[in-house]
Amino acid sequence: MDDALEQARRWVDADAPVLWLLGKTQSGKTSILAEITGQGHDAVGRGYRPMTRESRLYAFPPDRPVLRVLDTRGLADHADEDASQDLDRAREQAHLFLVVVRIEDLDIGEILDLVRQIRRQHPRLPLIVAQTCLHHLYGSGDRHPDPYPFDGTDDDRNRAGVPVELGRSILAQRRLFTGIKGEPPRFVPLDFTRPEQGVLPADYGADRLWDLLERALPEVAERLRLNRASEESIRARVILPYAMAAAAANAVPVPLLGGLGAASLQSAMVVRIARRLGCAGDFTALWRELAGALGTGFMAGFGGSWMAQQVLKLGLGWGTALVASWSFAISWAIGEAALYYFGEKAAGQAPEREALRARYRAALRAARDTYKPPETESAMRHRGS
Ligand SMILES: Nc1nc2c(ncn2[C@@H]2O[C@H](COP(=O)(O)OP(=O)(O)O)[C@@H](O)[C@H]2O)c(=O)[nH]1
Ligand SMILES: [Mg+2]
Repeated sequence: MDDALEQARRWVDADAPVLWLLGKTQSGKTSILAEITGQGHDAVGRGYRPMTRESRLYAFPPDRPVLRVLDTRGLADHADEDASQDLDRAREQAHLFLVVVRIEDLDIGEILDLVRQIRRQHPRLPLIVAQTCLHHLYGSGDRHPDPYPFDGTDDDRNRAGVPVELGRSILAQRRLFTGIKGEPPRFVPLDFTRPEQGVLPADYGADRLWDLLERALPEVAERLRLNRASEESIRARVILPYAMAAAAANAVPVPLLGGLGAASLQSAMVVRIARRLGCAGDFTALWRELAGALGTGFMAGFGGSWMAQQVLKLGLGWGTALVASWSFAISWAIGEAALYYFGEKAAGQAPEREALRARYRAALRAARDTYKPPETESAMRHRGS
């Protein structure tokens, strides 16, 4: 604890912009930080240093911070006289103010009072309001509108594919932020979910969040953006959620069924991987490119024959745990192949077919051996636990 406080002190003196995160517990602050730093949710949690009872400081990377983050639930935080001066200083240094509210939460009077008070003192402090957990307002048939349609204006209420209740709440919540001194806030609807929730994509809205960060803190955003393209981050934020959803839905990849259509979980996954790695192109083109390079015959042969044998030998039907594990493994392998393929392209190199296939094969084996089907709950559910 003393060490932690000591490190928090050192971070207060460090020389990197401060992002001030304000929001209730469980509103999604740590999830946002995980996205920004390219780390896992738990790793971020461990990286925080307590300052007072309600406020924590975080710096990334810890030794030579590019970004510091102050995470608070409020201002009234007199529990720890000792640290409160440090806390005041950290607040004084804030460069960007990010308020995080769950979309269904209209009981945010306290937060609003704080925002008003802070803007009175710092009218120029850029303010972003993240409206999180969008799927909490979905009905059972709803999906995230895709592509991401929101731009922060009042039109967000009526975008195609936005469930009525969600649209209403987006606007109602924004109305609560009117009349605040300084530039009006920029709003960004978000839904960052856990892989096992099966709400895809698991980083919904991240691109728009990055655009806003870039506007407010261009140098920081430029340096941190690289983390989004790390293999570790792509596995955690893209491949795992899609592979788990494919398993839960017993979603067999399209090429194995003989087609090359773009409408599959795997093609959606591949496109997101390509984009994170900085490769441009439309939805269908990127998927076709990878499937073509890998060879659809190869894919079907290498994943499909193994499964076909199991199905025949054991007399299984679709919808069994084995098919689920197969869907998981093949999705995972396609993800790994995409990591290699678009990673090479982004680096200006030509991907090699044999290396591509080797990566797919190795990943398929590894995933087949490690995957355990979840015992409960369909991951295609839309409400989180
Ligand atoms: N463990 C875990 N939880 C996540 C992740 N992404 C989102 N969450 C969920 O996000 C919700 C909001 O939590 P969090 O981001 O910690 O909010 P905070 O309390 O404002 O920091 C929690 O209920 C988590 O279940 C993840 O990658 N791992
Ligand atoms: Mg947290």
